[in-house]
Amino acid sequence: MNRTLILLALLASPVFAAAPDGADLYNKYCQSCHGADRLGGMGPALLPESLVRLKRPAAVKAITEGLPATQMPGYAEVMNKDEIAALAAWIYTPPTTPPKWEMADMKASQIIHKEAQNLPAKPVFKADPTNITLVVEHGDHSMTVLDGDVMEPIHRFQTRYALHGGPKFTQDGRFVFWATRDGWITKFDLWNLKVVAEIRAGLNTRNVAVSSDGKQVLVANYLPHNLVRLSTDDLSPQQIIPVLGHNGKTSRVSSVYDARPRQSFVAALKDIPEVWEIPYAGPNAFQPRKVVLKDYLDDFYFDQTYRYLLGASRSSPKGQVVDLDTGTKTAELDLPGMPHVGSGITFDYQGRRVMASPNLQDGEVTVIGLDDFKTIKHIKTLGPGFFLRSHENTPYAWADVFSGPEKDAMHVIDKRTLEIVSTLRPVPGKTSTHVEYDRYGKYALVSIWEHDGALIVYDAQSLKEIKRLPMKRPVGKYNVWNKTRLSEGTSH
Ligand code: DHE
Repeated sequence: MNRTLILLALLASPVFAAAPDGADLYNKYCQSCHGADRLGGMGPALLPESLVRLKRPAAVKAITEGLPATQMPGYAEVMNKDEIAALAAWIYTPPTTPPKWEMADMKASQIIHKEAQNLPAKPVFKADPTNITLVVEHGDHSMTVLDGDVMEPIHRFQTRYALHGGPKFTQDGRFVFWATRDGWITKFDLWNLKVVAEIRAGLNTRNVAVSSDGKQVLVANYLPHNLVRLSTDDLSPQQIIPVLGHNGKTSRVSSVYDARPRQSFVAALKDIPEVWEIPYAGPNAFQPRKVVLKDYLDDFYFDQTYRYLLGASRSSPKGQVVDLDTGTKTAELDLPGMPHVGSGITFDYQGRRVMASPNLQDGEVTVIGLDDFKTIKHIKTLGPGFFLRSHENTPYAWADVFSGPEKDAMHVIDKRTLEIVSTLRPVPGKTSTHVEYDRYGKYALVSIWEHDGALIVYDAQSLKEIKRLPMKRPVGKYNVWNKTRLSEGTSH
C-alpha cells in the first residue's frame, strides 16, 4: 500500500472520524419541525431559554426514544450515541446572534380564523356560562370545558404546545386569552367554542394580562426582553415595549397582571430591580412608569386595594412590600425559602385581612397580616407546595405538596384556626395539585398530574370525593366567575 492510501485509510478509521457536528445534525433532522434558527415550528423552540425546564439527560432520552403522545419520533436508529450527544449539546448552546422577533415577524405569524368572526353573542351550550371551568391538560396539549354546575365536560379541543399561566377572561366571560411558553397567544370565543385568532408575540413568553376595559392584551416575554401590546379584537400587535432599566440593562419580564382599580398593568422584572406600571387609560396611557427598587421583585401579590405589592425575589431571603402610589418600599416580609406569592390567597382571620402563600422550597404556608405585614403563622406542611386555593363560601384552603416524597398529599387548612384539619391522598403515589372551585364554592377540583391522570371532584364542605374525570396530565383550572369577579381565594 502506498503512503497516500495508508493516509486515506487512517482518516476513514473511527479514530480520525470528525466529531459529529450538532448544527449539521440539527439542520438534517430537526429543522423541518423545530424551525430555522431553532425558533420553533410545528415542534417547540429549541433555544436554551426554552429548554431551562428540561434536564440534558432528558433531552438525550427524548432524541433517542421520541416523546409519547407527540409527533416527536425517536432517532436511535438514525444517529449514534455521539451524534445524539452532540445534537443535545448544540441545542443548549446560545445562538451566536441573539434571536429577534420583531413587529414584522409577529404580523406574519397572525392567524385570523374566518369561521369564528362575528358569531352571535349567545352561548351555544345550555350550561351557565358564568360557571364554566376551563381545564388545561398538558398530557396531550388540550383544553376541556367543564359545566361547573354538574361537573361534566361539554367540549374538548387541541391547543398549541405548552400553555403556561392563567388564561385571562374578558369581564363578560365570553372571550379568553392564553399564552404558550413559545410565545403563541390565542383568543378563544368561549360562548361559541371557537378559536378566533392567534399570533406569536414572543419567542419565550411568561403570561398575558387583559385590561379590565377589554381592549388590550399585554404579553410578558423572557425572549426578546420586552412587553408586547395586542388588540383584543384580533390580536393585531399595537406596540412593542422594550424593557430597558435605569441602569442601562435589559430584562426578562417575569409576569404581567391587570390592576383593575388602577386602570393599569403591572409587570414584574426578572433581571433589574424595578417594577413597571403601564397605564391603559389617561394621558400617560401605554407609557411605562418605572418604579426603581433596591431589590429585585420577580413575583408579587397585590393586596386587595391594588395599592401594595407583596413581593418575593428569588435571590433575596426577605420579601418586600412596595407602595405603588409612592413608588417606595414600605415594609419587609418574613418570607423564608422561595415563597410563591403569585399563588397567594386572601381571607379574614380573627377580624383581620390576611394573605397566605405557599412555598416552592420549604414545607410551609406563610400567613401574613395585611394591616401590618407581619407574619402571623408558618403552617408547616409535608413538603414544598405550588398552589394554594380557597373560596369565599368555604372555611377551607387547599394546599398541595408539589414535590418530594409526599407529592400525593393535599392539605386542607381551616382558615378560622390556621390548622391543617385534613391531609388527603387522592391517588397514593401520584402528584396531586392545583385546586379550583366552582362559582359557588360547592366543589373543590383537584388535578392528578399524571399522563393518564384525572380531575377529582370533592364536596368542598364534607371533603368527600364525588367523582373522577379522566384527564391527560391536567394542571391549571379556571372558573369564569371566580376569575372575573376577583375571588379572594384564587389568583387573577
Ligand atoms: Fe407557573 C402561573 C411562574 C413553573 C403551572 N406561573 C404562573 C404565573 C407565574 C408563574 C408568574 C402567573 C401567571 C398568570 O397566571 O398569569 N411557573 C412560574 C415559574 O417561575 C416556574 C416556577 C418556573 C418556570 O419555568 O416557569 C413555574 N408553573 C410551573 C410549572 O412547572 C407548572 C406546575 C406546570 C407548567 O405549566 O409548566 C406551572 N403556573 C402554572 C399554572 C399557573 C401558573 C397552572 C396558573 C395558576 C392559576 O390558577 O392562575
